[in-house]
Amino acid sequence: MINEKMEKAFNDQINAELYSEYLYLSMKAYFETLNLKGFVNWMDVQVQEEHAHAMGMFDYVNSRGGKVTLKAIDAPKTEWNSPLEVFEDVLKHEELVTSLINKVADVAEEVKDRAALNFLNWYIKEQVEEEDNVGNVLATLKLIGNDSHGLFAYDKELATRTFVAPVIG
Ligand code: OFO
Repeated sequence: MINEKMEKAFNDQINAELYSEYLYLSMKAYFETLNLKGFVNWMDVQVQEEHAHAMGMFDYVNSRGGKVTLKAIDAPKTEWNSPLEVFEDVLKHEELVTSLINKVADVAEEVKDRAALNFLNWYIKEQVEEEDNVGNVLATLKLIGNDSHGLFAYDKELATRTFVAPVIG
């Protein structure tokens, strides 16, 4: 049976993951307005990943005899001035999520829930990958600058990203 404090930490993180899904969906909508279909695809994969992250925790809380309690999801930002500005926000957001996951792991340590800590290790590793991926996109966008041909070519590259359902835990 899951500790009450641990259950609350997971429920808060489920909300944060669903907010991430919503934020990336909003970014996807922005890229649709620019007709940058590769960026749309990149965001679509990100949306699916965030949904999987939320559901991984949803299923875990249930498997430990806890109860998932859903809360309202905050409205995401809806306007950006450039793809670069979007990815600056993505990196900031992923850094925030990393700190939130670390806090959930802190709770697991505090209540001595080794099983939860073991489960959370997957998320800790995933955040390293997420920040790395986003950092790479951001670096490329900085190199491209105002070169619309470069942006067009990069859009084609981002169109190749595919969603692979993660095996969590
Ligand atoms: Fe769930 O990893 Fe991004 O936010």
